[in-house]
Amino acid sequence: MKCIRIGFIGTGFQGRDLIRRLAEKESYVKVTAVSDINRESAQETADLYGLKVYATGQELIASQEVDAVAVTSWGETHEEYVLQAIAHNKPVFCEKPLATTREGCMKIVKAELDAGKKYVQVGFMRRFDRRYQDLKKVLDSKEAGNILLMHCAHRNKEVGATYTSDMVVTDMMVHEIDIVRWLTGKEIMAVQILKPKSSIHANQNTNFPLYGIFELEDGTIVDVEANAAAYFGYEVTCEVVGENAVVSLPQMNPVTVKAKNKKEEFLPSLWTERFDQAYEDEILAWAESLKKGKADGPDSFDGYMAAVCTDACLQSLHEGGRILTDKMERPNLFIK
Ligand code: NAD
Ligand code: ISE
Repeated sequence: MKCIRIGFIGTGFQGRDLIRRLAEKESYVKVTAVSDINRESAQETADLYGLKVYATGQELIASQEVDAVAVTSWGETHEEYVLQAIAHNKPVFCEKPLATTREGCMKIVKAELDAGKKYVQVGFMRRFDRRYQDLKKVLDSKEAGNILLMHCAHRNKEVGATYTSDMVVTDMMVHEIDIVRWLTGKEIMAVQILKPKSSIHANQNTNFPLYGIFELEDGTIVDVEANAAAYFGYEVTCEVVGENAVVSLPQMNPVTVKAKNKKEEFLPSLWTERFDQAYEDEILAWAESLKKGKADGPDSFDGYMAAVCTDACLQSLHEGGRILTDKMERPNLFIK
């Protein structure tokens, strides 16, 4: 079988991590090309793995030597690259967000509808996390009965000085938006964002944490604490209250140390430790989908719905109050 050649656009933190994961596997897919506006970063990555550097993302996408594209550059650049990859009939993995506006996401959905083919997998890696998958299995078994409530927390130990309250929504809460839709199979119909008093660890002029309330189409209520400056470590929790049972997302490997009248448990510092296995399975699933010639996993409709919900959350954050999300029916092309 002919090897499938992948080009990565964006060789920062996330791009390099995913390139490494693919490079470590002997497989029918091979990363062969990179591009980054930071030429030095692209060259460093290329030197590590023997890749060809393209001066621009556009050239990489158009190249006859690239069969599939991974977009891991900054969020604002995703829309253009994804649309271009579709126009060149090339499958594309796109980190979240699919685009920074719902209109941008809709352009991508429409491009796929016009082509009559799905091209895109969006980087909502939590769907590949085995702990979330186990939680979903229990929920799907109906052992817990109908879901009534979900309590979620997403806590970053710390973030950079330029991190804003808006980013708590678009960079952090967006993961809860996607995972809640995936776990329940229900759309989010209304959102409200509350601003608790801000932590002393928050950046200037920001509200860390934010508290979100999502109403699902079947009446389930979800609350989400998203804290960019939790200080103690990185943690993601999810407790689902059903009619018959309460089901909780398992935590990290529970190595505990009992000493000096205290019991201590390991907590990660970063999402990369917590979701290591999920990133691996996510990118290998994309590689597998290239072989099958059929995009699987979170798709551009999921990217679009995430943008609809983050827009509504941002409106609530800035204007206050409960915001309806005007749900759209999933087009047939995106029904699995
Ligand atoms: P980063 O800043 O480390 O890397 C981004 C790279 O993109 C930089 O090297 C930058 O020079 C490059 N770039 C910017 N504009 C470009 C352009 N027009 N063309 C080519 N390259 C360009 O950022 P990161 O942390 O790697 O994040 C990248 C993306 O991955 C973001 O969309 C982010 O939201 C996403 N991300 C997702 C997860 C996850 O858990 N799914 C985790 C981290 C980051
Ligand atoms: C980061 O950008 C991610 O996407 C991680 O998955 C998330 O857990 C973290 O909070 C974000 O900052």
